[in-house]
Amino acid sequence: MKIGIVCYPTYGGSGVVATELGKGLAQKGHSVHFITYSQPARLLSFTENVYYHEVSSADYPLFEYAPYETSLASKMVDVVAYEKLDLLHVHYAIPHAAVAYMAKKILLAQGIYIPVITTLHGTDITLVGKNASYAPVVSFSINKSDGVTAVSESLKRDTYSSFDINNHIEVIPNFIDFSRFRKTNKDHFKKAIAPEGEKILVHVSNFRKVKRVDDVVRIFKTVYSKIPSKLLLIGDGPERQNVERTCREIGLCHEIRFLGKQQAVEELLAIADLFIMPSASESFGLAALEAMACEVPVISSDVGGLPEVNIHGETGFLSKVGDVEDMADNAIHLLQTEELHQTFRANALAQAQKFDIANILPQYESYYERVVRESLLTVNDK
Ligand code: GMT
Repeated sequence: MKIGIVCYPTYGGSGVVATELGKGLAQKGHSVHFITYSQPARLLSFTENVYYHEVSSADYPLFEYAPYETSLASKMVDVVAYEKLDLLHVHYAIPHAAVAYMAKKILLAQGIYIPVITTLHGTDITLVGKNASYAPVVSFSINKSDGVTAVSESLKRDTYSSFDINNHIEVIPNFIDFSRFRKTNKDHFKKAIAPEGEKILVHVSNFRKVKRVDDVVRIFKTVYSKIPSKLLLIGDGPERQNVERTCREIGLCHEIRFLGKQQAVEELLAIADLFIMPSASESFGLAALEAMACEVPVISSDVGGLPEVNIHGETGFLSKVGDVEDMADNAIHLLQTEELHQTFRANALAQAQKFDIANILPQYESYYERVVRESLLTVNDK
């Protein structure tokens, strides 16, 4: 198939999933056309069957903000028509689903039919999408999509309960590429970071408020008081300064390392003993899945799709949002009980294997085929 993928090119989870999906489809022989405003972060080297179309917005003194949606729709129209695409797959509803609808209508006026699939990722529904300044457009464009997928059962439920949706939502979970995310020997990193054999706790996120990175530091404070340990904070974002302040206040800067955005997260996960994800909201928790693929048990909150990924008492532990004490107790229990820790490591890997890209890609392919086939019957209805 010839597939157009529209996504955010930045480090966010939705962009990562969209890019890895596109690369996986390209490997299977599909032609994949990325339409984004800059080169996707995970698409930095040549990949066969992958094409990149950059959206550029013409500037004009009248515009305080250049109308990106208009440029994106124009680019979609151009790429679909010129490359003769079979399907547009847009990731993250805002604004991509609405823009795709506009492009589809423009193309229809030119006699070209293009089915649109929207994948909902999380905050486009649970946080930003609900905002009154977006909500009517979000529900309209979900209803007008020819196919809609959500990355977890929890996100599907949230979508139906937050918006007036009359469209079917297919759950296709996020996935993991085991050729990249697997435990490898990185003893030299371990020696550098934890020279006395300290335990290593890891958190990876975009440091937004919803990630509650401050909780990670507070959990670490309690763990550190009982077990010699180090904390690695990977990623960057708006909360970073506040978190650094907390580290100073509790006097543990020397044990906590801010590593910023890392290209090879898997090399750090390879030396981790525990992964911490105390999010206030999380539709899936891809970062937790990546840790589990590297045999790292997860201490997390119990919100959203996290219980579908992290199985309480098997691959890690779940606690109520903000219950830092419970999360710290669970972390200590696991780190102090070697046999249990080893069992959880093995369970984490086994659970991650259920999300192997090799199992999930065919789900997308058969969904694409179904949507293309069925949408042709309802060309004029949407
Ligand atoms: O919160 C992020 O990390 C970014 C956000 C996004 O859409 O870019 O992530 C969401 O999508 C990811 C990929 O599907 C999910 O793994 C994350 O759980 C989800 N984030 C939230 O729901 C907060």
